[in-house]
Amino acid sequence: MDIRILEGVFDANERIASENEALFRENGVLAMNLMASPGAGKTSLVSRTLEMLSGKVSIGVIEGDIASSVDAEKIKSYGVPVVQINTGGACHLDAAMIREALGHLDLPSLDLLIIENVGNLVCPAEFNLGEGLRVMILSVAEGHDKPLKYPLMFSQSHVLLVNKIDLLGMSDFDVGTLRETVRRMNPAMVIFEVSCRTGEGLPAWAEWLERMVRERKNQQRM
Ligand SMILES: Nc1nc2c(ncn2[C@@H]2O[C@H](COP(=O)(O)OP(=O)(O)OP(=O)(O)O)[C@@H](O)[C@H]2O)c(=O)[nH]1
Ligand SMILES: [Mg+2]
Ligand SMILES: [Zn+2]
Repeated sequence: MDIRILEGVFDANERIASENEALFRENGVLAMNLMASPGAGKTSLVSRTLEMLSGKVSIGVIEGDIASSVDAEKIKSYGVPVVQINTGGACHLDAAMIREALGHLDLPSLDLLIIENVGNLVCPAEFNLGEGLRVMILSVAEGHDKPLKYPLMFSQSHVLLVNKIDLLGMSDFDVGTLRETVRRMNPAMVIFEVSCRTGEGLPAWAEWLERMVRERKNQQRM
């Protein structure tokens, strides 16, 4: 197979991602690409974040899944605008899918757009969606060696949420080792230790995110 075909896919994605990015900027929307393995707690984090920022930040959600609208149904119950993307087999979202979903959202009315990517620790990191913020989750049950095995995701994300810390005592997961490995790969990574079950650590995350949203709004005004 000709390798140029592959380059073509990524070039086209970058072009559409820049268009998405411009749209987010013009509308003062912080777009957050949320990535993690299946079951790490993406939808749980979206739900918790909606609860904590309700009344303070206007939030829209795009739910990316290979199939079903299970997650979108959960998010809809919070009364926020939700668009479901079914990738029809693809294991990641791409910029064109986001562009299409944006047609179903009223961007000027939003401050924050949360995009839950398909559960996958590999290729979502390869496809720029035009987001301003890349957030990843690693849950305690997955093990602290994952940065070494999935380096792209860990080196490209701005924020790492270590989720399910309520399970720390039931596993050999070592937060210190994880932090050390991540620091070496991505010194700028902002790390929060949280539990979407107990709520521990989540207020710090919500405050930080709200600050990022305000900064984006201020940039738009300048
Ligand atoms: N113990 C514990 N369980 C959690 C926590 N966060 C999420 N869970 C559970 O983990 C399971 C998966 O959570 P989801 O939020 O659906 O994970 P997801 O990443 O959205 O999964 P996919 O969309 O399928 O990739 C659910 O049963 C949650 O209740 C946590 O902090 N602690
Ligand atoms: Mg989910
Ligand atoms: Zn993929």
